Amino acid sequence: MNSFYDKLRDRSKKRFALLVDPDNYDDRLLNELTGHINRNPPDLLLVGGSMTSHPIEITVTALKLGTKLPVFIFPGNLFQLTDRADGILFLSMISGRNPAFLIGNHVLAAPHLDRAGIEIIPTGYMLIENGHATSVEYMSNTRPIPANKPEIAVATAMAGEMLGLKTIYLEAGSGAARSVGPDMIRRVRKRISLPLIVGGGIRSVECAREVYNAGADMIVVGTALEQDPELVSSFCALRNELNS
Ligand code: 1GP
Repeated sequence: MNSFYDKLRDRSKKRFALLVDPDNYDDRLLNELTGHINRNPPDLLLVGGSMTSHPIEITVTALKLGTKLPVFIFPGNLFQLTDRADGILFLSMISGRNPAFLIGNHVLAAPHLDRAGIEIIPTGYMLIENGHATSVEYMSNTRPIPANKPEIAVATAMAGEMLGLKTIYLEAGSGAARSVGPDMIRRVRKRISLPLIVGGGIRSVECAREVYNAGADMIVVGTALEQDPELVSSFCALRNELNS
């Protein structure tokens, strides 16, 4: 069976990932969401958040039962590990200088992930400043890369590739007022050959188009779909249009 990474590294296609924060979906909302997902499937479901109190395996299991899509963990912390998922974006927060988020938690997680036998995608996770403090900034105790310093973002992404990470994720933070800017995305895209994921603050199809056109291979959308799950079809339509 092909891994999800095999799909992601085929950069001839744009991908759309939907992020589910377990704390923001009760059974009814999750049911409603899976209805939309089954009519208009994204490429990937991500489950996680900077701080969740709801057990992640309940949400992962519900999504696995309700859809046929790959479900990956998008871990905010060590409580968000489960063997019910198909895989994990194994995030190393290379924009920050907090050793726990660069390698410490990974050491603690490694034996559990080995036992779980799920797909692991080593991901260089880069938080980009967006004008407001975000949960991920506070919870990770790291500072984001300034939005007006694309050269730092480029060098960080290049270092991530040289270190052997398999994808780079540019993150404005969940619920950000604005997404990572197209100029920064373009400049990072030019200097790395890895698949590029961009998320945080993508609230409209227009914004998603700009992010894709700047060079994102996969976008991640969470908050906008919590507010209006019908938008799943619009993001899928955009992805299909760009891939046709
Ligand atoms: C967060 O990039 C994801 O880590 C999604 O962000 O909730 O703002 O869509 P939003």
